[in-house]
Amino acid sequence: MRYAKTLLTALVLAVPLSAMAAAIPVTLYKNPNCYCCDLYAKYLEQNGFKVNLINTTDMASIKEKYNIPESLEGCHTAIVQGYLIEGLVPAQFVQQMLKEHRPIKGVALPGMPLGAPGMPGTRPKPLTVYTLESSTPPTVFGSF
Ligand SMILES: [Cu+2]
Repeated sequence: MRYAKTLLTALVLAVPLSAMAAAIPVTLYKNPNCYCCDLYAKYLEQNGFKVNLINTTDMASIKEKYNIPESLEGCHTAIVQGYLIEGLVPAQFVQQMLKEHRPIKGVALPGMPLGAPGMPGTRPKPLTVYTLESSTPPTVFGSF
C-alpha cells in the first residue's frame, strides 16, 4: 500500500522512481540575495540531491562555524552527509567524495567563477576544485 502510494506520487510528479530513491539530502546556507545559489540548488536537485535552502544574511558566521579558509570561500556553504560543499562545486565531485568516503572535510570551489554550475557562461580556463581539510592545507580535488 505504501509502495503503491509512492508509485502514484512519482507518477503524479512525473519524477523517475530511481531519482526519488537516490535523492541525497543537502542543507544549503545562502544569502537571500544571491541568485547563483538558487540556480546551484536547482542544479543539485537535477543531479540526485534534495536541497533544504536556508537563507541567512549572516554568511560570515556560517563560514566561521565551519572553518572555511578565506581563500576558498564561495557564496554558499552546504552540508551533505557530514561533508561540506563550499561554493559552486559540480555534482560529479560531490558524488565522488561521498562514494569514496574521502577522509576530508569537504570540497570547495572558491568565488563565483563563470562556467561553474549556477554561473552560466564559458570558463576562460579550467576551474579547480579544492579539498577542505581539518589540519592539513587544501589540495586539488579535481578540475573541470
Ligand atoms: Cu550564490
